[in-house]
Amino acid sequence: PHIIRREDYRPPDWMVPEIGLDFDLGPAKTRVTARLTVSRNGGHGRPLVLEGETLTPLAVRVDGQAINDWRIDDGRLVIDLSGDDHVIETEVELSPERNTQLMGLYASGGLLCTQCEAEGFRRITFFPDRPDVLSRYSVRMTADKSAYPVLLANGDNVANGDAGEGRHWAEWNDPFLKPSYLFALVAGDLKANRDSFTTMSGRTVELGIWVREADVPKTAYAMAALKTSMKWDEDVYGREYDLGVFNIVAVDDFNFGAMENKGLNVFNSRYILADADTATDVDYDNVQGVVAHEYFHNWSGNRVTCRDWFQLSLKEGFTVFRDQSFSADQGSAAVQRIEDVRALRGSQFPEDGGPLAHPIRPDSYMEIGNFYTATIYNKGAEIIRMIHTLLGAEKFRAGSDLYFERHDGQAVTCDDFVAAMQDASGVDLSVFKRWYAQAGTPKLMAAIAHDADTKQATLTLTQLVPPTPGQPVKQPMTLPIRMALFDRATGESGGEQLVVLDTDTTTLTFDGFAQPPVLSINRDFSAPVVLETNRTEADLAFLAAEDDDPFARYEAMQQLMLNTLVAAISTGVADHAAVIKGVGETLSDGALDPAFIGEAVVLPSDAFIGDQMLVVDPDAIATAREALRLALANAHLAKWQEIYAANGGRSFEYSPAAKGARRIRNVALGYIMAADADAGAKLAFTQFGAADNMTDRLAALGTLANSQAELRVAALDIFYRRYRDNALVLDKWFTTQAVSTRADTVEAVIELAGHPDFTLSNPNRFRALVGAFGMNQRSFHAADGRGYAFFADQIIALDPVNAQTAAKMVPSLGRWRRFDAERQALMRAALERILATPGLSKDVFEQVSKSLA
Ligand code: B3K
Ligand code: ZN
Repeated sequence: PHIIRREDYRPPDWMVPEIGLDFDLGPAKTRVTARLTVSRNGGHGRPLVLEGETLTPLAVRVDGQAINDWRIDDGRLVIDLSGDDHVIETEVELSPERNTQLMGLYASGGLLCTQCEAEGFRRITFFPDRPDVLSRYSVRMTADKSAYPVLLANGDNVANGDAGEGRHWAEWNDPFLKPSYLFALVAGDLKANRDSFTTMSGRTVELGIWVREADVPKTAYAMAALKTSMKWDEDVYGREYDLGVFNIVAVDDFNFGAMENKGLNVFNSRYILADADTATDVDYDNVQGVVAHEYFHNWSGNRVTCRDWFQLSLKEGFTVFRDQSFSADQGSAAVQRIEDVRALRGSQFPEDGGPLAHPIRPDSYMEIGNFYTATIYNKGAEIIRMIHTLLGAEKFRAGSDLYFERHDGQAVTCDDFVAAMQDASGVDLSVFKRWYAQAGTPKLMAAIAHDADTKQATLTLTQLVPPTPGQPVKQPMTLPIRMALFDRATGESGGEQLVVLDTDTTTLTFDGFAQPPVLSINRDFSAPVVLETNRTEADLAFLAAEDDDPFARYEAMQQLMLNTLVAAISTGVADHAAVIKGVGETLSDGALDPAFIGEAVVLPSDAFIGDQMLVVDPDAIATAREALRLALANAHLAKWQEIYAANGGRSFEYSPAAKGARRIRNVALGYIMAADADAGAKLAFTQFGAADNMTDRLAALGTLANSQAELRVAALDIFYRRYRDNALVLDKWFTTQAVSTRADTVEAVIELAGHPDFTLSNPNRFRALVGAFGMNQRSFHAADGRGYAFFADQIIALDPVNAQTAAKMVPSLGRWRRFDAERQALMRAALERILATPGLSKDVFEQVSKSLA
């Protein structure tokens, strides 16, 4: 397949200032007539080339005249034009119900809807489908009135009418220039939760969240989140919404989370629908975060968009940073930061250290769909966060104001963003920009030394940016490091300071320390690095109990746990004492937020422990982790029981405090189960039956699903029967079994893939079973390779149906270099089998071939 390179960027040959689209909608057959006003861009003689994928032109007209001298070249429609300004009309026919790729116009649960980012618009009509072609859209839709009573598109609804024969039509105009990837329409039998928002300048915006009638009550939380987001963007970024209408539609079949189409966001229903009986606290948080994310795109993405897809992090990194900041403001900022870093370490660090590593602004791709990655999104957000840290909140705001003002209505680059930040702040970001170009997670070594005579502490910071595919040698990065030194006698620090390291190494001295101070470093995870220090176990224990930065405190405990686990794995001898003591102190610290305690006493995941090892040994990791869990469970059993009792018995409420109580109680349940399987199982089963909310019910089910308890089968069965008609909850049933720690999980998952409720046609369901299994280190990496073989079978089966979703699975196998020789061979064999499949999509081809390289 063809490789697209960033350095080959050329401005468009033709612009399309206006487009009119006419849809004659039907699930089996939809006719699309497009009318493009095109104008030559610059003094060239090149033909008009309109991208097309799976399209056949039924008619082509230039300035009103049917022509025949067009040609199709690799799907594109090529037309030679003599003048500089023309009107081009094309007609095509689509079959939405046969579109299983879920890109372009497709059918989902009785709806017709679109997904265009990144390159789906070319599956709807012939068009220069690239983000730097900005057009004014007017859309007309005609459809059957009873099957599709609601007709939505971008912008404002300007006219409606009856089309006769049981059909009706609607016209929508979007006054804002937009790239084709932001186009959307939806037709269906939908009902709205309607509300309104008054903007800071006093304009009224009509809000609608459109779902199936029965689901309307589940949209209240999303609506509240939308209004809070709109206000927050005004308060924190000075950004006001610009249209009179903002609509959101929930669809069941969706390739990812949601889509920020102008004025008409389309969401995966799992990020809209929430009520106590069906959504966990994590689901509620995700609804809030994704609603905010898509709304924030209205400025960071839509009003100012990307020049080309290499600039994707321009909108995604910035918008993730914005949604993370928003979520931090809605609840516990400390817990939010812990979760964001956990997500970064869980998916981005492995990507950055593997065969698919790429900078946040990549240099080339085969299929852009493969670049909606944790690197572009989550590492991209960390890069924006570092700019925020380097500039400070006020100058950062001046920078974002300048960026929006300078580039409103434009398609721009990451350079333009950094230039605005630099110009507004006067801070030189030229070295910092290496973050956009260099892949790989920097390693930061921090060594603290002390001289009793001079009472000086010396801190030596050294960075190392590892080689990544295509980038053998790296330059040092700019690392903003928040740090503090604690006096171990008084527990006081002289306050936090920001050290900016932008060379390979530096040494800093600090006066006035009679005793060796305790180093607290990379506080709040100020730089996205892997940290290595010479801190002792006593230092870490001190910080785990005393650090005034909650993130650093959490980190110290995690590091203690990791040290203990890694030592146990490598020496075979486990010394759990320090962790037992640290966890005990955390549990008894009355000043701490229960939500924070809930995070701090959870052991690092199997995968994260594996990341600390030269060769990942899934079995040894699982054994060591279970042993430490058991030790913590036994040592603090009375405390776990006390916590369990103290945090129960209240009826459901969605508030930070109630969420924190549920979290700590369910963590306690897990430990009680570890200490006393019988009593734990009874407790879990009782909780499972009595719960008035999904968080508690699912936590109990998960605890049972991991166990050998007899009640396990009963619980899974009850859950299935209760929720079999709710697809989103049934997904949880699949996932709970796919992530189980039990030894028979591979067989269970293989069997579940044959369950009548498993399907390749719904991405949520596929991810719930197969995707989740790919993250289960213990079972996916079962030594006999059955997990790999099953996984490869599933990718091969899904690829022709939904290439984008299939390609997303590949990284689980792509990490083969991290494992022992036997597993490496089995994983490679699975990848090679995928690669040898005839007719493989370029999506999967790119991921697999790069993984084997
Ligand atoms: N911009 C979309 C993602 C589109 C993914 C295309 N493969 C959602 C988001 O990031 O907000
Ligand atoms: Zn986004």
